[in-house]
Amino acid sequence: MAELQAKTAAKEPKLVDPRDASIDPATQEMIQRAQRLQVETVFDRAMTMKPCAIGMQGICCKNCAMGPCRLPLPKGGITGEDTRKGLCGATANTICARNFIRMIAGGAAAHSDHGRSVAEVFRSVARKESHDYSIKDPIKLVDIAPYFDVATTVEVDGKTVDRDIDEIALEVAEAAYAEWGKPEGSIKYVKRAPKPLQEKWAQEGVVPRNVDREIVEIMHRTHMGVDQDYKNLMKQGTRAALADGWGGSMIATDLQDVLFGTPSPLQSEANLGVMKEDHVNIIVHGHEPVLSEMVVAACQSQEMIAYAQEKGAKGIQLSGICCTANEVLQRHGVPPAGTFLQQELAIITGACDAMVVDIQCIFQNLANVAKCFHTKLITTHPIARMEQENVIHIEFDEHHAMEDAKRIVKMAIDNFPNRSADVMIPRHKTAQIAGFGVESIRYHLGGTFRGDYYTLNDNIINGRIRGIAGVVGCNNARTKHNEEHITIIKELIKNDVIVLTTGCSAIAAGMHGLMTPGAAAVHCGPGLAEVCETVGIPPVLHLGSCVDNSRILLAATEVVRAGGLGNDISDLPAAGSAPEWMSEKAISIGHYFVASGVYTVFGYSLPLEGAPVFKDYLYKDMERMYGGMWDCEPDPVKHAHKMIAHIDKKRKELGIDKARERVLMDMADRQALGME
Ligand code: BF8
Repeated sequence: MAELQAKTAAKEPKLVDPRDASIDPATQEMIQRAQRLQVETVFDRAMTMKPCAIGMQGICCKNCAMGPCRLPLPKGGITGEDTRKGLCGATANTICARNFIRMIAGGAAAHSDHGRSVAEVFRSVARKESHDYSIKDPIKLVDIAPYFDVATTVEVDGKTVDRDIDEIALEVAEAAYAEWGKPEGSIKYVKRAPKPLQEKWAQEGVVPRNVDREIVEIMHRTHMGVDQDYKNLMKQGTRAALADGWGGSMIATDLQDVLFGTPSPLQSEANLGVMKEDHVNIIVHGHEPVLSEMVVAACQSQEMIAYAQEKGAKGIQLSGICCTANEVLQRHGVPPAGTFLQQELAIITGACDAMVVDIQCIFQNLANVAKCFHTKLITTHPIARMEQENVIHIEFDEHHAMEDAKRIVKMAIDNFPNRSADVMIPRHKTAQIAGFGVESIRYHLGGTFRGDYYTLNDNIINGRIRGIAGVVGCNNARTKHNEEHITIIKELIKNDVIVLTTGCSAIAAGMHGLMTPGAAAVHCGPGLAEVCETVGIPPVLHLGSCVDNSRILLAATEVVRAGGLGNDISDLPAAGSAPEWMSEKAISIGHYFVASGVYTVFGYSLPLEGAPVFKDYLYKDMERMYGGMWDCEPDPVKHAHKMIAHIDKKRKELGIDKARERVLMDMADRQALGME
């Protein structure tokens, strides 16, 4: 009996100390409230359940029923020949590579299927079958049409005239949609990359053919008994990752911009404090903006506002979580209520009248949390439903998009009088400027007379800006919420590295006050501060959601094109980072950055430690093939300095390291040299 009691006691859930879980005071307050109300959250679950050490090292194979085969590293590491093998003889390298590229397949599938849904809606709009959407950015449509081999002009009576925009839309829609499954050729957007990069891909045999094929082929090659060479497996991983970055994701971004508008800088706020006690609070969460665009419009309609007032609310406060938040932020200024790890906490405020979810990064535990409050949890996508009975499913259909959106908003309003618990909304929220992109960087850091991106390149060459970093990706309950993102970003901007950010990293940067022009004077080195203050931009630029990492690829391509910094992305003083990654999408993104020439550092841990030879292939050999390579560094300060060291290496190779030394000489240095 005593033994049984001891065992039961051992299973008692452990509670996290909120100060160890997050650096954000709003998050800490809400974790405390959850614990007081005995509502379980991911932060406490991470205390109770520890990750599997063998899985973390990437050396568990469960691809057939003779396994799972686990190949732990021998104590003391591998000294002689590595004799570890699974039942079929699969080596640690094979198993680790299979697992790694299956993560790429998962991530590429998620991004690309999102892109396919957008392409379907776009096609339906172009065919005039969906009437609630229209083409908001015809200029962007004309810009992208040539990549799909769609003509934008026509000869009439010997004169060149513009083609009808609806005709262009229809042809672009059909051609874009074909990118997922065309029988021949290669992904059309590959030709947007710098020429030398295209040549590297051709030489390595990794030019993606179509999106679906590359993902399917990963599943085939990693089936029991197929591809047993880690290099050949990784080749397919590269092809699928490129099909994501330069295919599915890039098409998703472009068609979303055409349909919903290309973002331009706008002001908003971030964090749980954006929710309002006296308003109906609706939170959109997930990734696809096709429904949330309509929810924004419905919330702004007089009809819905009047209805909310009838029910006793002062109005409707819409906010977002995860990348749906980034989508509606960058186009409408709708404030994000939080990152991935704050989704349960938004309900625990007691003020969330409806949480509307679509796809990806949605905790199944939201249903259990919603049960403790009055919140209506509404799933909307046919491929993402929940088994719990309290979840309402309203399937979104683009053919009656506004009707669906109004039904959802009305349900939230009707729920406003049902709030059951005391409301506690943390007061914390921060002002931010979001909505940057390839086009707005051109506007702010470009030059009217001397070519695109001229000012940016000039300031990199003269050393005021030391380099460019992309800091992106998730939160992970195994690390302290937002700490790595913020420490790394602050360290980079302190050292004059401008930061482009997306996904939950972007939300984190907004929450912690790094996305205002004023942040430059507080946090930046003198060179970057001067540039930001002169052109009026924040030192950390919000480029959107995770599919919008394609914007970073294209911004890097623009920098190459503007000249003076080499011929390829791999020549640039630039580096990438995913400090708190957790999702398979992050692995796909990481790899398309590496294969596009970017040194890419992940935080936390990568599932490669159990196969040192395969790990070296990713960390070292990749550089020879593509110019970019993987790395992992959990310590955020060291992480940032590895990126800075790479940036400095590239500056030296470009012969611009001396320019920076000159810029950073202060008055005393100059006087010492007799220059002042
Ligand atoms: O796609 S950053 S936690 S929300 S996976 Fe998910 Fe990661 Fe956030 Fe956006 Ni991206």
